[in-house]
Amino acid sequence: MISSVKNSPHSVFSDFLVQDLNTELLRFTTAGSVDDGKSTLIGRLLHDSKAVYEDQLASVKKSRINRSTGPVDFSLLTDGLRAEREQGITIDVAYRYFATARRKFIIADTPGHEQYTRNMATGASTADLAVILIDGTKGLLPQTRRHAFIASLLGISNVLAAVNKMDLAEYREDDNVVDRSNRMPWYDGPTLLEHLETVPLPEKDSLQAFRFPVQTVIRPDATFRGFAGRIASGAIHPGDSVVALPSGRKTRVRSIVTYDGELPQASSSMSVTLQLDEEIDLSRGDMLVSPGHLPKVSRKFHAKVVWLHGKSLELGRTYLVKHTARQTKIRALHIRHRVDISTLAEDPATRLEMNEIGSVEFETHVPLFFDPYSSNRTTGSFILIDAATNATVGAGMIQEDVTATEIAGEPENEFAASAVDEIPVAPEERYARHGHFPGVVLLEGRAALAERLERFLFDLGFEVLNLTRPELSGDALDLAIRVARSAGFIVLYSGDSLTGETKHRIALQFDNRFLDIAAAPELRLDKEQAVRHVRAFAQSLKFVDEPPKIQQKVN
Ligand SMILES: Nc1nc2c(ncn2[C@@H]2O[C@H](COP(=O)(O)OP(=O)(O)OP(=O)(O)O)[C@@H](O)[C@H]2O)c(=O)[nH]1
Ligand SMILES: [Mg+2]
Repeated sequence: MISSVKNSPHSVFSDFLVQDLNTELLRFTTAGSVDDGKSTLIGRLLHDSKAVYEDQLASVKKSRINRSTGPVDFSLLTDGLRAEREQGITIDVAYRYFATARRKFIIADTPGHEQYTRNMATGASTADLAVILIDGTKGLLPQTRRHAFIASLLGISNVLAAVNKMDLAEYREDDNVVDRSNRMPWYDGPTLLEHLETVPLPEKDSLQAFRFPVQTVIRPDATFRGFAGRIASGAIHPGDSVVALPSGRKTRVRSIVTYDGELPQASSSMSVTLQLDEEIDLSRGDMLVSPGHLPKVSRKFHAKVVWLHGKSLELGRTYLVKHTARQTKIRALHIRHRVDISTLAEDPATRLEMNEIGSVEFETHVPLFFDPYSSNRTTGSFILIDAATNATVGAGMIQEDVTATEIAGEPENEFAASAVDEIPVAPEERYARHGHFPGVVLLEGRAALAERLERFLFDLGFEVLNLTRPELSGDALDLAIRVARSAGFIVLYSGDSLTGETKHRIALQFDNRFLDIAAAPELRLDKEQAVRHVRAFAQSLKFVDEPPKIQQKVN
């Protein structure tokens, strides 16, 4: 009786789960130049380790596309997108899973083509090891070097160099991949798979400092207020002290809440909701951290940057930065050097072109809470976004030696050193800092829509202000509008209906940068359309290239 219970399918399955949970996991990525055989190699590993289902294999065998010399094009096991198969190159990162008796693996098969360098960086950003492939007939190509360099920037300390296409010399394609080959007596190292199965894994980061970027404030009713997010590093228990940034207030964690109930502990990469002992004002992008080990809080830092866009990185131009759960404006102040990837020499530069890597000093609009990338991959990395097109244009890794005094061009005491401190701040200067002109959107009576738009536009990087209060009329409204305009805000007005004359006056105050939703009957009801329309209006307020010329008037 007992033995039959023991061998029930349920217990076999749970034994399997326990064993699987205890098996070590290695995340690795492929790197190299286009067509050197990364996808084929991964396909072969999946196939030879029996991680491919029969129907997958059958469909690959049936495929009309076969660029390989054998009966099966193994690259098709990872290159699943139609564009990838048609062009015979990898475009997007494909994540594949396989396991052997010794270890579990998550592979990021990345593209070698230069145009998709950013996808390589994405795949590598979570990897513990990089397999750098070298086509034996071609040797080390510039893109092989670039990928090797990016892998090192991303802190991948384990690198495996594999020379591929050995069948084009006097060997075979599968020599020393899974099975040891006796055709290569000169090589006495492990096979590729043996190495992956035995290479020491990086230390778990659960001893790291606690970092919890707040993604959302959860307030279902008056009795509950929690902060939801993903633990970037470290671990937390109920009762632990935390410091809230930017306020610096200290409190304790009351409980760790998840969908399945409360937890006694949570650690890195888990998504949880934290309830705190005291009411603390926190919003998206703020951070809870361990009191003993605070991150740097600064508007200035320098970082290694991989530029990923055809339009080059320009000094002084305003971009958006996405760092943990925070998004704000950012400018590059100075390029310390650009790395020549073939010689690793550090050359002077004033811009970074597509795929170039440099060390850059930055200034953000609001402070970021960060650690050097070498000690924290999440709080040490960021991406740069072009505010006008929303394209990802760069990826950055914050450097170790971040100190304010090191940043070029920053005087010891900025206030004392300012030579222009008698000149009043012109509205245009504010607009230049925000990256857009002020404008006004009339949404009379639609407070809910205005609230949603305020958050939406704010997250897109606009300075936006929602004027909802119904009592705001007459002179008070005029004053509020005037202040908001000189501060450079995009004003959303959702109070009572306005007379035609008032609307006209407001439009003039904003140099006709004015959108009246009520005047477009088709937008009156359709919320989604109204949102799109307002977004387009806000985009039109942006400076296309240069901020406006600032006329310095000396009184
Ligand atoms: N002779 C020979 N050809 C190979 C070998 N491995 C791959 N190839 C061929 O090389 C070409 C490119 O292979 P892929 O696996 O797609 O190369 P890749 O590195 O994944 O290419 P991207 O992802 O686009 O950078 C295909 O025609 C493969 O059949 C090999 O070991 N020997
Ligand atoms: Mg590929």
